[in-house]
Amino acid sequence: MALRTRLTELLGIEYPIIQGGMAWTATAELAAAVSNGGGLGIIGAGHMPTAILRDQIRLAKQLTDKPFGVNLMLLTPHIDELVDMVLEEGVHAVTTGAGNPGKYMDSLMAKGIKVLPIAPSVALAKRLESIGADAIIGEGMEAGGHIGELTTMVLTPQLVDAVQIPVIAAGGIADGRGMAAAFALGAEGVQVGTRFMCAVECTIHPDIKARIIKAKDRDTVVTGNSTGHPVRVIKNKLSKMIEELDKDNRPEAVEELGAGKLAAAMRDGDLHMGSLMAGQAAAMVCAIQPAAEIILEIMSGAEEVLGRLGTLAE
Ligand code: TUI
Repeated sequence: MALRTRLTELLGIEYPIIQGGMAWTATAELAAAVSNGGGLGIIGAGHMPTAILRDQIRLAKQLTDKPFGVNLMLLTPHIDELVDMVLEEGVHAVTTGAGNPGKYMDSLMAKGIKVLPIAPSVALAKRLESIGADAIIGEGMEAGGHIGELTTMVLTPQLVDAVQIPVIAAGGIADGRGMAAAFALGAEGVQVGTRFMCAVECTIHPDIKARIIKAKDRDTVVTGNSTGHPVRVIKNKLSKMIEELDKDNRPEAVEELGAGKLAAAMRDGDLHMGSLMAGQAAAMVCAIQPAAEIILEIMSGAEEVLGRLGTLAE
């Protein structure tokens, strides 16, 4: 069983697994390792300065000759400049998060860059399909970082019914069972974020990897509801402080307290006052492994489940 889909065809990749575009986490090293492992590696731009993202794209091109992409976080103030640079440098694919990429679609498509927007709702997915998106990533609220309201279980089949282009399921998928479940819902690919945080090639602080491996089922919480940009994180001192500010409906204070805290976590390893963005699937991550091994484990697990279910249905 090879699990080839319209997505593997579209992107020219071996396995229908794309890596989440995690800011301060998904560097060129991780992206290249995922691409070399047969998936689609993604550099997470977040608020990265343009020159640094350019260097990251060039580094990834040195580390892999396979397709890879960039995730553009649309809330960043210099997003226009980042898009212009990505158009200059050229990458195989762009995933977008935290907004509507409509404004950039024509210029990206004109350069032959595949555009895979993240949509947390059916209405946005339909709109993005109508202006040329190549596939839609439906991200459920099990995911880490900034999330929508729906779960992967209900969002995925609704997207599959609503659009003709391939749907990639995201949020809560960390192993072959999750991938098989996503395929059962009609997805043609999966996006995996949290599990790749514990890839050997992921350059985040080792204490954060250890915290993810220790995580239990109820260890994440959604904070920042008062700001209109809810964010799932592993609970710590910072998340408790933000929850208090949310309760008092103080969005400006939440933004102020949260500033710079993702870097404090991922770069500096601050377990208490860093923003430990990770999905609910953190509880299912048990080891630090090479990215290629993670991909093969997910693939063989999915194939085993799908084969077993096929036999059961005979
Ligand atoms: O973007 C993500 N995950 C992220 S972005 C991020 S940085 C950040 N930090 C604090 C506050 C806000 C951002 C950390 N994690 N995932 C993809 C995603 N996209 N989740 C939700 C959305 C989304 C939300 C609204 C996509 C489109 C959208 O459209 C609204 C509109 O304009 O129609």
